[in-house]
Amino acid sequence: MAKKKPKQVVSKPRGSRSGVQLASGNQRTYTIPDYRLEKPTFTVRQVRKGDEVRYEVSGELNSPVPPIRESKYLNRQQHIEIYRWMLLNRKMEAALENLYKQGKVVGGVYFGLGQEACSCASAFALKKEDWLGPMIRNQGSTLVRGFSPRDIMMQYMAKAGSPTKGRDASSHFGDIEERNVVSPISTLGDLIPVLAGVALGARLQGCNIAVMTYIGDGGQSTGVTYEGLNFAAVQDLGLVLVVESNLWAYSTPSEMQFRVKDLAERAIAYGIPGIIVDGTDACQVYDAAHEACERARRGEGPALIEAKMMRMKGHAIHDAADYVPKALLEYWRKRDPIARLENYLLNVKKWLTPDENRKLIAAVDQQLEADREFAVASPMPEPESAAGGVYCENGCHAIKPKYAMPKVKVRTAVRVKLAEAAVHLK
Ligand SMILES: Cc1ncc(C[n+]2csc(CCOP(=O)(O)OP(=O)(O)O)c2C)c(N)n1
Ligand SMILES: [Mg+2]
Repeated sequence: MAKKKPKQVVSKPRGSRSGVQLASGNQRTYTIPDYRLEKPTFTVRQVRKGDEVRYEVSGELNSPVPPIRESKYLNRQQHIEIYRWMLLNRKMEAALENLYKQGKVVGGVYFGLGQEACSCASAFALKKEDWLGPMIRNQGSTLVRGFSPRDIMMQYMAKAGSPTKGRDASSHFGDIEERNVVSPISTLGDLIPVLAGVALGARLQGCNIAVMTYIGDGGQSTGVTYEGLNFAAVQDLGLVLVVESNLWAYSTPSEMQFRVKDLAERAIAYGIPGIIVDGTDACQVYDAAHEACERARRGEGPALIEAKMMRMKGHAIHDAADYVPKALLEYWRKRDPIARLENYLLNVKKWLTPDENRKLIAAVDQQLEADREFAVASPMPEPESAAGGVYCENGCHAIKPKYAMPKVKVRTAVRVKLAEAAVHLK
């Protein structure tokens, strides 16, 4: 009997290569949308004198602070909610700094000072069924996703009631049951393929979701960043990668980290959309994140958002950041994300009266004080429990399908190969 010719499997066209324009002849041009209303033009240069290494900043540092860019999507209430999350984010970190100085925090504390708009407004774009993979500066994203300040404070103090029950004294906690949060992974870039895997898992269960994670201007140089994002790109997985372009990676300025002008340009090489936003403008961050999440939920694949801002403290509490030029800090201090949004709500939109604002701030303070007291008074883990809750016990980590039972279709080519193998075995 004549062997039946295997049907040719033609892969269906995948997501469009975004931002590509065909110009005349062989030349192609690419566009990277830029939502910013101001494009800073300064550079940081390393200066060596003998054994001493310093950084100098040059360029325009006295330009006026730009206005907030009007959001295409957020309503009045949502603006106020984001503003509240940002306040909670900042004030909780201030409380953590005090707890550290009182010797109550076990380990270090990492801050997202100056990055609250990036964390809070991006996570605000996620829906319940989406997933988040926060990094060390995204305490704000973690709050937006439903962890309380007391959870986070107890975690830093390694208390028995903390998300990891005192087994980790830093930000390595998540919640795969309720909040859809993957625990941060310290090895920079490793969250990217993990989140791509979450999106793939949901896809196999018949659901396109948005999965959001973050990478720094330093961390994006790692190989796994490329591997994870490229995998998401070719599989059209809904990964929203927020590049926290905060000018420093520990004490390395971004001028010494990469040669492209803007990290969003990296998107061109992955064949996915890239966009630049002012990371200190919550409206820009939200709009870009919302658009990327909507695209992800339509099954059109990943997007890269570069949020330009400045890490306003040292790498962690142990780093005084003396290497950062003072003029640079001054420039960004004038662009404080909370002060800018507050001014927008009170003076530009008049969506909050000064009295309503005072009440909102007082309510945040009150919540934090109650949570701080609760966290401080809560017990440490019992010493006898130290060996428990570290390794999986009795299927405690059985992961059930979240969206539906996976539907795995065996592709024709694979089926033919399997049939051939079966014939061969006979
Ligand atoms: C693969 C890897 N290399 C090095 C480190 C050590 N490390 C932790 S944070 C950090 C700097 C990260 O800078 P950036 O990615 O710009 O993030 P930022 O701290 O500015 O938020 C380094 C080098 C690590 N955790 N993982
Ligand atoms: Mg950085």
